[in-house]
Amino acid sequence: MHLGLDSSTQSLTAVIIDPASGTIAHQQSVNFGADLPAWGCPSGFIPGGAGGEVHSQPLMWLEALDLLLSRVGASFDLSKIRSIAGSGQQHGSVYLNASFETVVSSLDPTGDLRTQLAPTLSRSTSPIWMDTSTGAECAEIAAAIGGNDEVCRRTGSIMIERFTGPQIRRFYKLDPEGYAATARIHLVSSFIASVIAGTSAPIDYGDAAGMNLLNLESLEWDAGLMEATAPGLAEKLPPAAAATTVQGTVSAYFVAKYGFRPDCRCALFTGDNPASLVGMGATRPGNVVISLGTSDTFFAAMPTAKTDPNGFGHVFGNPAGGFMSLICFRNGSLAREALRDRLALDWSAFDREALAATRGEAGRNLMLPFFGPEITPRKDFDAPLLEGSEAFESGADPGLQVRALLEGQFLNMRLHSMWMGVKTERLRLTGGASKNDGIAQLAADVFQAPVERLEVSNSAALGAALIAAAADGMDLEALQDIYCRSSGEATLRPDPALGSIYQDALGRFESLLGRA
Ligand code: XUL
Repeated sequence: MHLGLDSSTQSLTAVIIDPASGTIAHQQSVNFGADLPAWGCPSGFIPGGAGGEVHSQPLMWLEALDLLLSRVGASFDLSKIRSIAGSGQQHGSVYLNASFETVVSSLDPTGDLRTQLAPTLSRSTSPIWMDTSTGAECAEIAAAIGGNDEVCRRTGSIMIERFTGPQIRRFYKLDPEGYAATARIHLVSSFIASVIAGTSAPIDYGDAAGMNLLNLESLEWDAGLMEATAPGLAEKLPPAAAATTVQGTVSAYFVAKYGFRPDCRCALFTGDNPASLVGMGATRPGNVVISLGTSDTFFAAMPTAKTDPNGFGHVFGNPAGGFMSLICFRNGSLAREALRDRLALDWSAFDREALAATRGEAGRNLMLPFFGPEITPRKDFDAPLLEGSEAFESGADPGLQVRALLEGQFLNMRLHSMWMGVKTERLRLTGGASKNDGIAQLAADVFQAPVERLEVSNSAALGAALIAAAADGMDLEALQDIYCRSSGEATLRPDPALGSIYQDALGRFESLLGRA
């Protein structure tokens, strides 16, 4: 059996798979807020940070790891685990002093992780992906490299506040002594991996690409970017490597304390988005995952490292090899709910009735579906822009606005994923709004691709368990065929008659966006 661990913003989750029977043998979670309230991080981060600063507690993650394994071990025989892999919230960083390597390789199983590893931190807290405090550092690094286009060409993203490079630069500027005392900088993923394996782990390409430091062409740390970020950074970063690399066996601490077998293999840990790509069965180019949540995200495998010429999307490593895109849309459910409330509709009126009643109007009226600032495209909208019939623009027929909002959201995704150059062969929808048949059918029609709904929960931890099995010699695609099944609902087929209508709408949508 194989264990996947996902250290996310709010919780640490374990998923154990048993490929011999094609089942999930065990799942368990520790919630940082509910289970470890003494840390004062009810949502997984330290509340009240000033100037966009959002930090979390690396020692809390370690306490959660001990708690999780003691809970799993209480009802599951951990000696059955042949390999471990994991994932972490992306971009978060952990700063360690020169004692880390010695301490982590000689942990005493009669003590705990938190207490023993506390003296190895050179910075007590960790900036995480929600941090937006590094605008100045982003500008400084971009200027040193010749601008954001060049940064994007090298690293797959323009300089982004939450990415690790600018976060490291900010630490160096705020606390040069703390930075000088730092011998190793890990991501959340590689930090937990290091603790599990009892030795400093490499950072996998999937997560490394979220740092504004990895050169996607060479898959090595970019010398110019390291220099522009902070002095001496090359010595502080672990090497970058492929996720399925076996870095060793589980450390003696976990063998003695939780009953792991001494030859249990450890693969690298990756970011939660790359792990979700695996857990959603989407590592093959052509499969696209759209997650409809507070924000909507679009991610898909890419065989080569193309970058978004507009700098809106990101490129990360695909744990199965090659690359993946991640494109975030801020006006997701926020916009759907804003329109629903504005029109005083309930959910069923919102999707089924409104869409069914307006089917003949497909692609006719246009809405730029942004109720507030958007990141794809990056622009400070404050209200949606409407262009179409009188009944539509006036709101006399609310169904027309519902249709145009949802069409606008999917057209915007289609438009801003074209840079990937990968044809969408199959859409896998997840997240709350994906349960609406009307919304799912609309996605099929706008993308002209069949839509499946996935029943996978904990997709990152499941993906990590599949990576663990792959690192133990199993075939990743075969595992995805077993574990990443769609829910019982039938696949929705696109209506081919709408193909040219949405092709035309796409052009008009783009030109409306150009005028906004
Ligand atoms: C991706 C990102 C988030 C975190 C959440 O760029 O910042 O999705 O990975 O855990």
